[in-house]
Amino acid sequence: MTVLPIEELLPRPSVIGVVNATPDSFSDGGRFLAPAAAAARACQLRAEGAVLVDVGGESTRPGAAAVGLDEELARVVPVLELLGGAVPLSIDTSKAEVARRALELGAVLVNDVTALRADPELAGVVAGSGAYLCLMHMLGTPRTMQLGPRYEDVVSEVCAFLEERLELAVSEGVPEERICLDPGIGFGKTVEHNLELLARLDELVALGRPVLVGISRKRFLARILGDEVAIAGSLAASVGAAVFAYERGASIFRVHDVREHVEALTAAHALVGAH
Ligand code: HH2
Repeated sequence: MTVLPIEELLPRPSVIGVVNATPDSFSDGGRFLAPAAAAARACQLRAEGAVLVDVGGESTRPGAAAVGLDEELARVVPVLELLGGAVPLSIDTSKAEVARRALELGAVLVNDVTALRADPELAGVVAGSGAYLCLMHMLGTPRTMQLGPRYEDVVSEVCAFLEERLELAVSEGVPEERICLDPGIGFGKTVEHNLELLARLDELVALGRPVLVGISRKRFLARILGDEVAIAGSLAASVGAAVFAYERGASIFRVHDVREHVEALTAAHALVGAH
């Protein structure tokens, strides 16, 4: 099988749009629960310049409850069926069966926030389908991850974890060329942990795989601006942090506001290439 490296699908910088077909996601919960609304949003984000649109049926916001297989399938399958291949898709899931159905319906990337820890079957499904894979770091589970997360050195611990999961994925038959890595901004991290991970992103890039970041609208952006209660960060803070992460070596940006990120990252890319 010819292995097209992930850099060909997602050259640096690439934007992945987010559509949460959930009632409770932190930034867009409930807006795209109806399949027609989610499908229309996916088409809109594609038109705004998203290379892929990441569809998810389970919120991973701090404190979120787990969703059962049937419920997750009922949320995402109708969206993928409605889209009928019209938009290149990624599936945000930790469940092998959801990934299998999504890949059958044309998804090309599996985005697993547990980095293959939640479902022992998932690695085999990805390997057997020739899909791309995103491995993300998370400390604990969404229910527990923000309860006093502690690290000796957050960057080296996240790097060591991702290196170990990369080896595991490759040993299960997923070609390394198809894998990207994600520090999991906001997943078991304080504001300071998130800032340090972004400031030292080059250490993650040095692992040799493209780095995906999900910074968009995350609440640590509101905390930086002095807002102690908001559950979502602003668009301007999201774009500013994304451009910084790009400069530090990030390749792929998972965002809710596609047009603004595409414009900012295109400008940053042109400026970096200009000297
Ligand atoms: N963040 C969220 C969900 N999935 N996947 C990756 N690879 N990286 C991330 O940073 C990431 C992710 C959380 O954002 P969102 O999907 O908007 O919210 P929710 O989990 O509440 O649905």
